[in-house]
This record gives sequence, structure tokens and C-alpha cells, in this order.
Amino acid sequence: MHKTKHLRTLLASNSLTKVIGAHDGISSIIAEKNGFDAIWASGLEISAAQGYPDASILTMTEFLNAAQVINRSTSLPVIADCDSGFGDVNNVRRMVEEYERSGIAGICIEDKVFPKRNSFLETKQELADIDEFALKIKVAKMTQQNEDFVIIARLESLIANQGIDDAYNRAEHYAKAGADAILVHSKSKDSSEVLEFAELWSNSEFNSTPLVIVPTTYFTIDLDELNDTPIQMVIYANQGLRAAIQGIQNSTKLILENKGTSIIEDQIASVKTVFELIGTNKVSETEAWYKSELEKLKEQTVF
Ligand code: SPV
Ligand code: MG
Repeated sequence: MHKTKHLRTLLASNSLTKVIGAHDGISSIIAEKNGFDAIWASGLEISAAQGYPDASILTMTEFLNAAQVINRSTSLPVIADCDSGFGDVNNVRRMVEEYERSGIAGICIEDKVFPKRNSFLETKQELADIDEFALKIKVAKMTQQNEDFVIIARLESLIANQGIDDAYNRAEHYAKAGADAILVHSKSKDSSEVLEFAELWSNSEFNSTPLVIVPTTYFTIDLDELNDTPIQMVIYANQGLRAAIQGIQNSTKLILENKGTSIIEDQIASVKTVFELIGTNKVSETEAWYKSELEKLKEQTVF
């Protein structure tokens, strides 16, 4: 199935779609191997992997390049985190053209002004004007060529302490503008505000527009609990990167402290695992095929 169709089908299904963040080829490969349904090309992960803050520092092209690497490394559909759309409506138009052309299955834009700041930063989180953002969603929908390409509108009202009513009002506007899903983001330590929003949304006239959540701070909610809510998609946006950072930090510290790597050998992936993950066997398979084909050709040309 085409990746865009696949994502569309996941969103329309009755079961919870489980998505994990990635920032490069190997994180994308590992996500697929571990049974996730789709991949989130995370702005935070991609920025951090390149050594920059998640604050609209990288350009759209740099985020797109990373999303392309993620996409070509997996057969799963990729949803690209496109921050606040990289500028105004014309930037959004080009963004949809480029991401769709690259085979990305869907994009997500958030209702903050450019340049945006990561939602968990304590600095002021400035929301976009509701009508201006709804028009960004509209222009994104007008631009997509494949009707299955998914446009997710992300609400930052709870992040900006604007309350549930503001979030609900915005969600209705964005659903009306054509958003294929609503991502309600929260920095609360527990899931109550997100669940309250989900309950409200399930009674809205737009309740056929699926709900997406990112349980970074309210991590105690588990998949069994989520299965009993009206939420259709869960994104574990940055846990992979955080696990990698912790692993790299621990091991690099221990090497010098212990004057060698004996101490960490049973804690790190073997070289064999690395080879397996990146499909190294294909190299010898291709080489063997090439040699046998070449031999056949040589035999044919001998008189
Ligand atoms: C990202 O992964 O870049 C996100 C999600 O936007 S979060 O960082 O949790 O806000
Ligand atoms: Mg982001």
C-alpha cells in the first residue's frame, strides 16, 4: 500500500495508532523493527541530532532532508513535524509541495508564531492568530495533490496556558478549515486535561476528525488506558533520542574512567547488531549476484 494511503487507513481505523519519533536512518529502522505503526520525524530530535536548539533554527530544507532520510529507511508512513509551517501561507504552500513530492505521508503544523520555541521551554509561547492559522491549514489542503496526504493541526493553547475553551474553539476552526486530525499538546504532569479535551471533542460536531496526543510529560498514561479513550493516535515524540543520549553519555563517560571498553561491552550493541540493522548482508548478496552474472557474460563471449 502507498504510504499516504497507509497513514490514512491507520487514522480511519478503530484501533490506536502508535507512532514513535526518529531523526535519522538508524532510529527509523529501529522504530519499524519494534512494531510501531508510523514514524514521527521529530523537530526536536532532528534539531538535537544536528546540535541545534528546537527553535526554528534549522531551515525547512534541513528538516526535509532529515525527513527524507527517515522515510527512505522505513516502509512505515512518516509524519513530519513541520513546526509552525516555516513562515507564512506561501511557505506552507511550498512546504506541502516539497514534503508530498518526497513521499512523506503527512505533515503536522502547530499554531504558534515563527520562530517557534519547543513547547516544553519555559519562555513565552506565542500563539498564532486563530484565523491566520486556519488559513494555513486551508492552503495546505488546497496544495496537496494526493487526497490521502494527511495534514495535522496542532493546538498549543494548553502549552500557552490559554485553557481548554481556547483549545476547543481553535480545534473547531482548524477542523472546519479541513485538518485531517487535531493534535492537542499538553505539558501537564498528568493526563487529565488532555482526557477532558478528548471527552469534549467526542461530543463535537467535528468528532469525526481524529485526535492525536504526545504524552511526554504525562507519561504514566499507558496504551491500555488510551485504548479506552476517543484518542486515535499516540506519538512518543522524543523518547528514542533521549534513550540514545543517555546511552552515549553513560558509555563515553565510562571508557576514559575505566581506561578501556571492557566495562561497557555488555551494555552496548554488538558490531554484528549494527551490521544486521543496516542490512549489511545485502552488500554480499549483491556482490555474489554480480560475480555470477559477470561469469555468465564472460562464458558467453568466449569463442
Ligand atoms: C517534537 O518532537 O519536535 C515535538 C513534540 O514537537 S515535543 O517536542 O514533545 O513538543
Ligand atoms: Mg516539534
